[in-house]
Amino acid sequence: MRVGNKLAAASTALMLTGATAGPGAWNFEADAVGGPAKGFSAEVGRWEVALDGGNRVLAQRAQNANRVYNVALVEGTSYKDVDVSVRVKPGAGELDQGGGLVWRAKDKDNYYIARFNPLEDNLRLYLVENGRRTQLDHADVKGDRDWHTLRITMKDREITGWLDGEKLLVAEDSTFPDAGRIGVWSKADAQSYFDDLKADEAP
Ligand SMILES: [Ca+2]
Repeated sequence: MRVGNKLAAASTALMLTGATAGPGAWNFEADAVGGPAKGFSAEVGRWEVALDGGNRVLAQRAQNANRVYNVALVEGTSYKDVDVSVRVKPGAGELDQGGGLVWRAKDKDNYYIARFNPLEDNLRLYLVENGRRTQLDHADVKGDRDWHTLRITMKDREITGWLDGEKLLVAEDSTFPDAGRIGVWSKADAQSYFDDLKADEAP
């Protein structure tokens, strides 16, 4: 009995510290529509599970000011060299539309971010440090409001990004060398849908 309790405590400690970084996948199918997504920390913005047809997705609902970055991080994740992907569908937004992926996040103000913006017809890679962003790479892409798959790998300081299987982003940066959380992101009033977030350690 005593051993069992110790094992349970150790297991809980691992979950809380995020010491593991194996394969993970989040598709929201077990979450209640209109409620929070299990395992996600809504750092900035209003995040809730929504229906897109019969498919459950994570929706960003806030209509924030232009300088605000909406961020939802996945609790307990800790990836350094990472292969992470998500599907994103742009919805409403006057100031901004679309969204993307966050990785090696320390908190809501420090992370790497890649996002698709159909208003600007581009895909961009940024570093956000203390809430201020610096562009690391850019690609022109045709904007629309369909579902798109964004994938990022980061190995040591090398970042590579794909949109719908096409390699479009390449950069090197060493601002955040340590493991961090993954998450999803939109800017200002970009009310976007996210689904099928997947992550694993990069080989
Ligand atoms: Ca889903």
